[in-house]
This record gives sequence, C-alpha cells and structure tokens, in this order.
Amino acid sequence: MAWPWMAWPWIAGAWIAGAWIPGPPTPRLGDDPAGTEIRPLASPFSLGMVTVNPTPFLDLVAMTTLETAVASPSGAEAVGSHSLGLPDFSSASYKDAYSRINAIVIEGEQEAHDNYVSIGTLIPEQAEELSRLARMELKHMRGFTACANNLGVTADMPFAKEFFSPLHQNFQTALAEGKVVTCLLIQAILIEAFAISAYHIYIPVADPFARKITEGVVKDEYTHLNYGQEWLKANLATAREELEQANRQNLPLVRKMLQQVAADASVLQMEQEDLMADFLSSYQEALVEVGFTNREIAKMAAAALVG
Ligand code: PL3
Ligand code: FE2
Ligand code: FE2
Repeated sequence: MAWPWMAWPWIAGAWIAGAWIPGPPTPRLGDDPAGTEIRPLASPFSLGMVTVNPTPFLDLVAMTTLETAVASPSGAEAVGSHSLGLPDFSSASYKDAYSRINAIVIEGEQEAHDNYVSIGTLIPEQAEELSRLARMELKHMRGFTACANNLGVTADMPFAKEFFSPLHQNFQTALAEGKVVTCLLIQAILIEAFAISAYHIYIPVADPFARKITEGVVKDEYTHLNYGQEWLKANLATAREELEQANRQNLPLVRKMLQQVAADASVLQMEQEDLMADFLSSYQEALVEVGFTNREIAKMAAAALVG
C-alpha cells in the first residue's frame, strides 16, 4: 500500500502545531497549559503501523488476559516503577492527571457501549452482533475502573462527560436523523481509532496492572474498528457523500480532544506528537480499508483542517 508521505507528515505536523486553526491550541479544562510541549514532527516519522485483522485466537487470549487481570488487581504491582524510566505511579501529580485520563477512558467505553446499542436500532439485522460489541465495551469500562482502583485514584467523571460532549451531541443528532453512516464513522472509525492510538501509546508507560488490561482491550478495539470498516466498505457507493460530510464535522472535534488531553497525557509520559501521529496512522489505514484512495483521504483530512 502506498503511503501518502507528501500529505500526512504535513497534516500531522499541522495538527500538532495547531497551525491550521486560528488562536492557541485548546487548553485542557481547568489546567496550566505550561505542561504541553509543542514540538515539530520528525519526518518521516516512525509509526507502529496498525494491523487491523486480529485472529479469533488473539481475541480469545485478549479476553482471558483481561478477565484474569481484572480478577486479581494488586496495588503492589503499581508502585516504584519510576526507577525503570517509567512514571512514579504513586506521585500526586501522576494520580491527578490519571483521575482525568482514566475518567475519559471510562466515559469513552461507556459511551461506546451505548453507541453500539443505538446503532443496533438503525441496523436491526445487525443488532445481535452490535450488542456483542457493546458488551465488550462494558468489560473494557470495568477493566479501566479496576486500573483506577489499583492506583487509589478516583476518576473525574464530570470532566470526562464534558470532554466527550461535542462528539456525543453529534452522535445523538445523527442517531435521531437515522444517519447510520455518520454514527458508524463517529463510533466505529473515529472513536475506535482514537482509542487504539491512545492505548497503543499508553501500554509501554502503563503500570503493570493497567498494561495487562490495556493490552487485552486494544485487541478488542481492532475488532470494533474492523466492524465499521467492513460495513462502510460494503455500503461505500451510497455512503460516500455522508461519510465525507461526517468526516468534515467530526474530525476537527477529535483533533481538539487530542489537544485537550495532551497536558495530562504528558504527565503519564504519553507525548502529544506520538498520540496524534498514531491516530492519523490508524485513521488513514481505516479509510484505505473502507475503499478511499490516498488522495481522497488526504483531501478528507484537508477538509477537516479548515473545519
Ligand atoms: C472505544 O472502545 C473506547 C473509547 C475510549 C476513548 C479513549 C480516549 C483516550 C484518551 C487518552 C487515554 C490514554 C490511555 C490511558 C488509559 C487509562
Ligand atoms: Fe472499548
Ligand atoms: Fe471499542
């Protein structure tokens, strides 16, 4: 597959620098923005390319790992790792940032559950499969709740609800209008690509307990992304125009969310440029699978730049 090297490093750089929107990057709610270091993206950047089709065997392993890890949380697993170059998971600053990041993840998993159930009302013949995906999201939510408990952190849920509210609103509007293509783009492509990239960057710097949970979750998220890709691919002829419009309305929201999470993510040793580069990589790969050409994808990203 040809990689659109000319377009994507530039787009990623623009996302990171916030160069294509007027004014400064959106600050994280109620935070000192000084913690966000803005650096140019190295080009060509090294990305962990996304593998989209996990085998059923891997899914089984992931579920087993997740359930085992949830069943036996141990605070002892989470302390003292900063000597290995990892964050100090017991520091006040780590716990403070984690209270918001963890809440975002819990809220995201809960909303993902609700969204798949809702999409099932728009595609009744798929309701059973969608309810299977929804149940996986609840399991993810329980896993991340256990991660917070393991670190002695209370998730800041009001913060997370506000964080998701623009995307949530757009999903609800599309749902009320019966726009299944838009709902699938928001949930099964944009949100799943966001989750996959964030979990991907989080795993190497997570505490041992959370790492096990997240490794199990991220494999499930590929299944969800795959679901959206396959449905949209099968319906591309009729979905194309709505997809482009939904992309124009929602991709800028994801960019803002990535900017909003940057300061807290950096306390967890997750860097903004890695998050954005990985997101763009996952998103680009998903749109290729759906059937867009690299040029069309670059145009979709460009349309979002001015949105
Ligand atoms: C879809 O299945 C779930 C959607 C969740 C959205 C995730 C947003 C991620 C924000 C940055 C999180 C870093 C990972 C930390 C994990 C505790
Ligand atoms: Fe999930
Ligand atoms: Fe998911």
